[in-house]
Amino acid sequence: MASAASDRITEGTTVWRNARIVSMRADSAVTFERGAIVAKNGRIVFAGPEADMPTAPTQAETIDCKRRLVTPGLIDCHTHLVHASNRANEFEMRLAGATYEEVAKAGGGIVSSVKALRAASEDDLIRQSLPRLDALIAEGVTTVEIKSGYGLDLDNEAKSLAAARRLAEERPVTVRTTFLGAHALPPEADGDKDGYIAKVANEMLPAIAQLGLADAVDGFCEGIAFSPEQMARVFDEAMALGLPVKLHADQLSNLHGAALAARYGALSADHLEYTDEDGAIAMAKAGTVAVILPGAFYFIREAKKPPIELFRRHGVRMALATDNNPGTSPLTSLLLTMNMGATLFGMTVEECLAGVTREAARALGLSGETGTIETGKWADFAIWDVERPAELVYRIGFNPLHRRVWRGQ
Ligand code: DI6
Ligand code: FE
Repeated sequence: MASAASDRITEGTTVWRNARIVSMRADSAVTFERGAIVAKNGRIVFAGPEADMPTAPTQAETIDCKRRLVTPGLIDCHTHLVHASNRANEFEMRLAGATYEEVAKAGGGIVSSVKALRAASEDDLIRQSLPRLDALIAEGVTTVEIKSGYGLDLDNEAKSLAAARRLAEERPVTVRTTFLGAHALPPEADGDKDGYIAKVANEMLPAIAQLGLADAVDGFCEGIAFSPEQMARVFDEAMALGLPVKLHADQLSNLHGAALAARYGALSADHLEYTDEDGAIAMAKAGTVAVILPGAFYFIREAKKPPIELFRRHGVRMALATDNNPGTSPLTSLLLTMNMGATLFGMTVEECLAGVTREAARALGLSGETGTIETGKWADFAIWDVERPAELVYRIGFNPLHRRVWRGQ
């Protein structure tokens, strides 16, 4: 059936037909049982029932999806994927009884990853990070957020972010970078947190912004890291530079980080195990996405679960991400992350799938570009050998991806 859209479909067009499309559009997962997606120049120009599809030009490449399930490409909206070496040794210490905080105080923790990253070249970082990126991509990831935070001085933070940007040249994937200078106190700061925060806010952040290396600014608001007041200083500078903010909030204790993030209109507040009702209300009002990170919860054997029911009750949007990092979440599977969100926190299949697509896009400020299958967005989607969305959440350690499409390719 021809429609007004037909004149938009010209040469270089690709048509995926005979697909069961879970579009994740708007607030409900609209499903087209016999659907088609038409992409041109990397954007979706039609997505809907095949019967309504405009006539494609004879040159259009047509792919028969054979009734496979098609979802938006998956989005990992919180990772520390660019890092050097690993911390399997600390994993063993923790198995012998030490806590994450004890390991950190003993000179391990984030600071040991800082030493490794400073010693690595940008090329080393690319080489070490590519296998992790490839693992995500193999499960249908089309967009990944990558934070700095293991450099903790200007040169090494810039090196991390430049490596993250270069990963997007090495692979067909969208990378969003986040400056996390306020992640931990570097050894040379000699315990002077205020002094280091001043340097982050007044020197590092403006320079990173000037270099165009960051899409957002993040911080670790926690007893073992930085106070809400210290984070506010960094956020004030981010606002002045026009960069959106995010926050590692209320992961190990309730410092009211979620409410702080909301005050700054943050794209997201992440972790949130200890967030209280006031925090949830503030997030809902500000439209700040709750990024749930079950990998870290699982790996450090946290006992307190994030308040999913509070988020539901107050209408806080929820995303799910791997938090891929060497210390608390050496996880490179969004499929397993969804399973953990469901099994550990009681998230529904719909919430899990929205959490790695539509809501993850929102957490990155990319709602206009990706995260759902609809006209105008990037043609980012995943074609799965499954019959129902629940199968994507239910399996453990099995990858049913048939094909991944990034920007129409
Ligand atoms: N919270 C986390 O879980 C990670 N960073 C953060 O702010 C831990 C990072 C690490 O231990 O290397
Ligand atoms: Fe993190």
